Amino acid sequence: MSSEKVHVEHCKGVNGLDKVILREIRGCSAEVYLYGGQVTSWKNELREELLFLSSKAIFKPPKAIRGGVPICFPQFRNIGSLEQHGFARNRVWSVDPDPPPFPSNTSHRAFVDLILRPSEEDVKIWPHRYECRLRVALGPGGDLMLTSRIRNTNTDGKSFTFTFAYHTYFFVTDISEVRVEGLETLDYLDNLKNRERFTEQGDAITFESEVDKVYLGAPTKIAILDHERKRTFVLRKDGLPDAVVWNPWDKKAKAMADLGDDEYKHMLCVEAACVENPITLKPGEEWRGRQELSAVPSSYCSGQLDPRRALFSG
Ligand code: TA6
Repeated sequence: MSSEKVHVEHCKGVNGLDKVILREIRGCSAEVYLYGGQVTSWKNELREELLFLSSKAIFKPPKAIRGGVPICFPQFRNIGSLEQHGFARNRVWSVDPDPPPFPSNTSHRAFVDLILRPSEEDVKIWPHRYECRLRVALGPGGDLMLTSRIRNTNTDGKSFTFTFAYHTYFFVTDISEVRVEGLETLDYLDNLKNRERFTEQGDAITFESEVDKVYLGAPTKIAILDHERKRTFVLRKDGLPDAVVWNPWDKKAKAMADLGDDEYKHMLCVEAACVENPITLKPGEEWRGRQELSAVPSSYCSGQLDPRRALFSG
C-alpha cells in the first residue's frame, strides 16, 4: 500500500456512502463521511473507539448520523427558522480539490479537506452563499483536529449571521462515573429550563440525570474524565467561546428512535460552540474555528490540565 494510501483512504461506508479513513503509523485512525462532513470514528493506537456512535444511527439522508462529530451550521438549536442544528450535517460535502493554504499548515499527513457550498434549494431556505470548509487531521500521536473555515461569498453585498457547534459525542464507559473539569463557576443557559441563565457550582460536573446546558465563555481547555477506564479526553478549542454539555438520560433516550435505550450510559456530548454571540460575516470575510481532541491516561489529569501544552502548539 502506497504511503499516501496508508494515511488517507477514500472508500465506501455504510449504505455505500462515501467516506475517508485517516490512519497514522502507530495504529490510530479516524473516519469521516462525506455525508454531513461527519467524523464517525476516532480510534487510539490500541484500536479502541473513542467516539460514541449509536447502534441505531441512520446512515441515510436526510437524517443526521447519531454520533461522532455532527457539524451544526448555520445554526445551533432552532433559534432561526431552520431545522434544529442547521442543515450542514444533512448535506453531502465534497472533497476540496484546491483548499486555500491553511494558516497554520500542520506537518500532518493524515488529513482530508472537505467543502460544502449551498445548493439552489439551500439558498431558498437560507438566502446566503458561503464556502464552509472542514479539515479533519489526525496527528502522529493520535490527536484529532477539526478546523472549520466559513467564508461569506454573497454577491449581493449582504452579510450573514450564524451560530456553530462541533456536536461531539464522546464514548464513556459509564456516564455516572464521568467528571467534566473546566466549566466550574461559569454561567450557562439551561435548555431544560427554557434557556434560563444560571451559574454552575464550584466543582467538577458529574451526571445523574438529563443535562442540556450551554456554558458561556468556556475556557480553551476542557477535560472529560472517564473514571472507569482511567482515560481523560482533553478538548482544546479556538474561535468557539461556548461549550454545550448534553446527555439525554433514560427517558429521552427511549424516545429517540436512533439511540439505544441504554446507550445514554456510554455517551457524553461536550461541544465546542459559538452560541451566545452569533458570528456575522460581510461578503469576502472568513471565520475560523478549531477543536483538538486528545485522549490521555487519567493519572495525568486529576483536577488540573497539562500546563505544558500550549493551545495549538503546532
Ligand atoms: O446539543 C444538545 C442538543 O441541542 C439537545 O438539546 C438535543 O436536542 C441534542 O442537541 C440532539 O439534537 P439532534 O437534533 O441531533 O437530535
